[in-house]
Amino acid sequence: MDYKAFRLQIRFLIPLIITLLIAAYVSVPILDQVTLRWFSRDLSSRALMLSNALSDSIIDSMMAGNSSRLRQLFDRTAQDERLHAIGLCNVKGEVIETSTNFPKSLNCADAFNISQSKEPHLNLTSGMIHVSSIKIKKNKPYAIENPYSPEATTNLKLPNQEDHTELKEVGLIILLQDLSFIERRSQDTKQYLIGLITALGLMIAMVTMIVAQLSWRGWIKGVQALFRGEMLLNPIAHPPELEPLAADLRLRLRKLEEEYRNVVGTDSEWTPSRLQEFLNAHLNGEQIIVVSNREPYINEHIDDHIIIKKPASGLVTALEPIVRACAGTWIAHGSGSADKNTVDTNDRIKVPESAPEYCLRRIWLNAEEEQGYYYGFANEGMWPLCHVAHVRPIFRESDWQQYQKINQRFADAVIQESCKPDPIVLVQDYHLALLPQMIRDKLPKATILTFWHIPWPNPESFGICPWKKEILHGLLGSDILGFHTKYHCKNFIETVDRTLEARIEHEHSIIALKDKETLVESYPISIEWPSQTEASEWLSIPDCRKHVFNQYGLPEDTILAVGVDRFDYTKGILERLHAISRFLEKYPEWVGRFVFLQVAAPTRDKLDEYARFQEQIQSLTAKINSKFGLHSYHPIILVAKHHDRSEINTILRAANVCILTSLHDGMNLVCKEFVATRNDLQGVLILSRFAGAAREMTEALIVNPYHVEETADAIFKAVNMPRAEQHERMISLRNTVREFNVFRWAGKMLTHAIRWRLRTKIETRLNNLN
Ligand code: ADQ
Repeated sequence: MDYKAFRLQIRFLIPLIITLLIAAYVSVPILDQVTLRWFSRDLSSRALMLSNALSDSIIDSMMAGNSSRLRQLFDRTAQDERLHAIGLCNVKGEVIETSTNFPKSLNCADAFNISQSKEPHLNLTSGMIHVSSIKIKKNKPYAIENPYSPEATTNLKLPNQEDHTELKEVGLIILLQDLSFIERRSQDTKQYLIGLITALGLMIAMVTMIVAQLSWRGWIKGVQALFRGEMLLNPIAHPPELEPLAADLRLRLRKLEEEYRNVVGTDSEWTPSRLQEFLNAHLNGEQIIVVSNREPYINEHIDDHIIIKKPASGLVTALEPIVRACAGTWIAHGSGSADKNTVDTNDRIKVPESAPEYCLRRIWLNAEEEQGYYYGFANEGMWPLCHVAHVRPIFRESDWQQYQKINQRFADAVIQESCKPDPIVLVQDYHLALLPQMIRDKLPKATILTFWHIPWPNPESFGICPWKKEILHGLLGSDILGFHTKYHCKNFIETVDRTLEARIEHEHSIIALKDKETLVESYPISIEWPSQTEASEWLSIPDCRKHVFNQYGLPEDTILAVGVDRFDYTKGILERLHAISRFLEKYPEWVGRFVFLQVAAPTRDKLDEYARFQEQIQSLTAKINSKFGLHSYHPIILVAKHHDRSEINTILRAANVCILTSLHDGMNLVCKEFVATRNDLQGVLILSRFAGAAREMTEALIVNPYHVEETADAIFKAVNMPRAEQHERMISLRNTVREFNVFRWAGKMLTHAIRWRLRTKIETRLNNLN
């Protein structure tokens, strides 16, 4: 039990117990009096009944002057358990006859007076007695010759009783009834009452303690979560009673952020020029080489001319600004049909072709190599291995052979491209896991930073890879190994711990394998924050809406939700469609008004898994459209094609809601792009909790994509969200993305690389001195 909660409960319980005691103390005497009055009333009516029953016999005995019969009658009647004694007075107020135990000291006038009082009780040594007096009347006058004679009746005058001289009256019966049984009952009642109040008190106390414990824990958790920023930022999970507190905290945080920004000024923001200055200041002309499978520009033959395409890739989106900023070299697979036609004799091309800023070196793969290295090992093996999306990884020996061969080809290209023995090499992603060690073997002085763009699974999941040791050895050729989140770093370190004989310094996140150290760090990737000039060239929001609405024939009042992804099973598109279907089913008022536009760039469609997945999406889309479609209205629009940057931008700006429900995602850049495009401070982001971005984008509506109901409700909340709330959330999201942009990501990694380089140089010199 929580001690603090217990103390609070005690503070509540003590006044409660005192109140109950006072209630008992006050209520028992009141109850006593009330019951006594009730019983008294009962006894009075009982006395009336008794005297009615006796009056004829009494009058007869009086008429006959038979006092012994009267006494016998009284004694017999007084045998009743509750009747203490009985007496008869004449109209003069004199006692005529009594039962044996009638108190000698009690005369007729006193008995009459007591019986007429509010509390007709008399205390005798035997206990309390109830006194009643009932007149006996005759219907017509009698000629009475005995001691009860009628001549006396003219003189009878009982105290306070004007009408006792009437001829009809012949006497007064005094009935004394035992009240001790009332006392006994009253005692019993008191005991019941005290018992009841005690039991009630205990029950209330117990219920209070349980409720207080539970709600205290809930409150404490709630408030702690608020301060950690979780609930503050995920209002779906808010207990409603914490909402005012959350709102206050949000406001306060916003003000603090503003104050912080004012104090630190633009220094805290990383821009291309700041990265450039940083590189100039720290790199002394060191060469930067980026290596990735995906190239940033693809040349394709279309009809009889060549076009340039920018691939739909988060990796490219993130890295391009950096290579531009430091005029480096990018080595990548030349996958376009016209790529070979556009390179020089060294397989190089200056890009972007319109205004060249850096050099792209292309690597060639034949179909068999691409199948084994790219489709086979990387995308049928490593991709499902690292993503928890319930797709079984496939490992083939032949794919592994190709993977090793192509990694070596990339390594050779790095060596060819390096002008110095110690370049800074940025290796990208799961296609090139063996590359770091291959480069290290040839360029031991190189500073190698490897960034893993996808999640790293837990050791058990990774353990199924037949070449797990080789992959880990390959990666540990890096000086710095980066993941999006701390959780992925932790998974990697644990995997090494279980798989290799390596020394691990947990507190510094360093793994040492045969004297070669690797720093494992988290670097959450981001996007380039659009400059004011760039933003000023965008279509206005109404124009974006007009453009998209015209393109898809949507009525003006449509609420538009969008999803933008590569057509990949990890992106949760299927789950998203199920949630939309549920939303329309649960909230039918939105049928006809809500449209979801899914823009999906085809990807890896040579693989069965991807082809199957795309068919599934198409057939589910058709099913939902036929279920909810009306005339020209289709709730889902699926556009399975690659769009250029400005089209994506227009779609994101036209949307009311952006839904991203990845089943597992290293980061997810689309959510950051959505926020960056919304300089109107409107639009709602629904984001999967399994995307790395969910840790930063906490003002989004965070959902579990497997929970259809929750996602459907989040859509409902999004379409109903007031503009002021959208504004508040969007400001916060934009502040996060602007501040933690891709230049900061690169800056942080490169800062670590530069420190690492310095450290290595000093260590080498020290070793040489020894
Ligand atoms: P991806 O899996 O490719 O990236 P993501 O981060 O969402 O995923 O980036 C996709 C990029 O492609 C975005 O820039 C988006 O705008 C673009 N895109 C999507 N659909 C498009 C379309 N139809 N047409 C044109 N462009 C489209 C991997 C990891 C992610 C990680 C990134 C960066 O899987 O988790 O965020 O690398 O590290």
